Amino acid sequence: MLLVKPLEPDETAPIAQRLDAPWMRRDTLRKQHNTPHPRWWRQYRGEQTVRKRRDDKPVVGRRNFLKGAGLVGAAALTPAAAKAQAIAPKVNLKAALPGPAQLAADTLPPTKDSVTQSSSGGDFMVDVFRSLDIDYLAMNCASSFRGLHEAVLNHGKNVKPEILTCPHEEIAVHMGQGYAKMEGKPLAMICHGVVGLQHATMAMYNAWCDRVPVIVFGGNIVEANKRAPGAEWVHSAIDPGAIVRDFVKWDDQPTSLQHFAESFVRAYKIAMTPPMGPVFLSLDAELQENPIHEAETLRIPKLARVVPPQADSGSTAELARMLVAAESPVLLCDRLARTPAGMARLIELAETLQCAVVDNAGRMNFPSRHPLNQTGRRGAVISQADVVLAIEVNELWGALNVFSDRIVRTSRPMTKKDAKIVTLGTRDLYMKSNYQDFGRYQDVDMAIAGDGEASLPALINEVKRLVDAGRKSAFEARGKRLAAARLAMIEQAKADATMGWDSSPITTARMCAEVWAQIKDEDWSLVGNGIRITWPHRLWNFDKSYRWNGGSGGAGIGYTAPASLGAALANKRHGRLTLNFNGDGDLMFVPSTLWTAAHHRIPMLYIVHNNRAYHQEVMYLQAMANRRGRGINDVTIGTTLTDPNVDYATVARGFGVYGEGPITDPKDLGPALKRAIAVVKRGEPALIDVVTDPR
Ligand SMILES: Cc1ncc(C[n+]2csc(CCOP(=O)(O)OP(=O)(O)O)c2C)c(N)n1
Ligand SMILES: [Mg+2]
Repeated sequence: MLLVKPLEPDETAPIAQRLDAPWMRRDTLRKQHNTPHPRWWRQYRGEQTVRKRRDDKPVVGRRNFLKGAGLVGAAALTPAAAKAQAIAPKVNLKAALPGPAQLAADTLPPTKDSVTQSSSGGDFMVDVFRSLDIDYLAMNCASSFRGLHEAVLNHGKNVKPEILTCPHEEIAVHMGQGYAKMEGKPLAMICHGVVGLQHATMAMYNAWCDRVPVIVFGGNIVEANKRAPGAEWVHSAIDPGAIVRDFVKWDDQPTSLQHFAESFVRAYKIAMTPPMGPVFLSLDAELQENPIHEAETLRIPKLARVVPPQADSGSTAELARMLVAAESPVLLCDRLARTPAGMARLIELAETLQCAVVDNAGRMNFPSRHPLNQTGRRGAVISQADVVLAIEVNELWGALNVFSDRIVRTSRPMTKKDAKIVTLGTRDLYMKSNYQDFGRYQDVDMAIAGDGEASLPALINEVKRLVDAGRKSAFEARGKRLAAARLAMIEQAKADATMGWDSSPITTARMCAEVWAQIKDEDWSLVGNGIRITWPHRLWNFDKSYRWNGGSGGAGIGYTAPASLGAALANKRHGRLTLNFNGDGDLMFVPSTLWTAAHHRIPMLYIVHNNRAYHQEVMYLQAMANRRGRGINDVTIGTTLTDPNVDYATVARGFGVYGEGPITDPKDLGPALKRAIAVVKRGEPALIDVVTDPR
């Protein structure tokens, strides 16, 4: 009779390699205590829980295999039979099985495994990460990428990439979004196939709308016959990228290590080519876990230097002529500055023309205190403009029209009928159909395709070439008028800010003024701003490229807390004081971001703008109730965060972050900020909960 034993020694050996030393140690103990291996019990119960590697030939010696088979029966099993046995152990083993003692002695793998896997796909993947100089891998851990995770730790020693532990996938992607905008290069995140990716999606959508590169990986088990019952089935998909394909620039599911290397380098290049955006790669678990076979032929492809597209010379010359001839040109910008050079170039163009700049602040485009910054007078300057040059403006129609939905949805153009409108940017070079982030169609006179920042030097040269003495003096007069109008605007902003100065809850103007008093002599960086807080841009001095990094892109709430942390991570190495104003509603989505801040010791000051509400929605509801004449008494239902009030300082402390508040008296704010800033300067995160007046 052929005795069938649970597993051949050589069948268990590769598994031992996967589980590595801890498994071996447990095994030794088991041997000493004469207890059977858990896998024996699983097989005894007829369960199949182990994926058999498809390509373990290099490490499983036929000699060992035959030796193991010979232990249990007269006829040795053929490899094919052994394979079938391992895959479908449906035999009733009760009668035939040797006792635990015999198993321990005869069938367990040797304590010293002679066939330890000497290479792994995951190691090669880590080498590709290195080649792309990717500093961080943000993740919420999962078995579908255990092969890569282990390789990052043991092959890569957790350096380039270093793992960032995130309690939610949305945190990981948003950290990448904030980081890339500050550092100018992407980090990578990896999530559990299917379910982790489902959590990651909204943040990927924000990154897509914000045109920010984030490299997203998801684990998957491609071959159905390799999946364990249960989680590995419900977490696998034939096309995992389908859920994000409408808002990534590119995605792929490599089927070999060479394919992985080429797709990773390709994904990096695509993500970094303006218009930038997130990319997604599905990683087969087997590819990560199994040994490398094609070692001699594997190669890491070369990453090309990405050169952004520039506007063509003819249209640049035509645009320069229009700008120089115009009486009241306006430079309207949004996501212009990709690098610090962007701001310097816009300043040069604006100063050459002495014209108005309106900054939608999707990036740090233009100094807030520059005399030509007319953002606070956008209505006035756009309505008087004869030429509007919109550079990397995302939603142009929204910027050039007045829209109201307070009674019924109405709109009117801000621009003069005969104003010439020119766009310069990468917006039209790449877009998708389903999600409507492109906004309403705007009539324009010329749409120049080219990266704004890269196209500016040629435009500046053309403009300079055309400016004669007559135009120069006209420009100077214009510049003086604009500077004077701006000064009046500043005085108005200062007067507005004093309204309700001493009131409690604290006004957002007072809060911003108190913060400014504490940070103005530091090397500060504001990396997130609650909805409608315009005070910093009206009153603070944004004068360097890292003072600000734009908004969420997709207006998906839950962005500010983690994206700010990603920016703080980038700022850490530059020693900058990072801070944000974090809406309470935003923080409630992913408060566990604070744990990541504490765990990775990322210095960052969270100032919670705590109006105890989703206040934007309160206002929408008030408008709706007013329109119907039904009173606004109940509009707090479903829109407020009271009963109980959230104590964010305690929440922060629970996550290991320094916390103070709730602060309700404006006089307490300055001293509290001082203490919190001292903590941040020590290299740790801190949070101040400021109870704010919603206005
Ligand atoms: C994921 C998501 N859910 C809901 C909304 C709708 N929404 C827009 S603003 C807002 C309120 C955000 O609250 P908070 O951050 O406290 O800002 P506040 O309006 O109170 O200033 C909500 C819920 C959204 N934009 N995104
Ligand atoms: Mg709020």
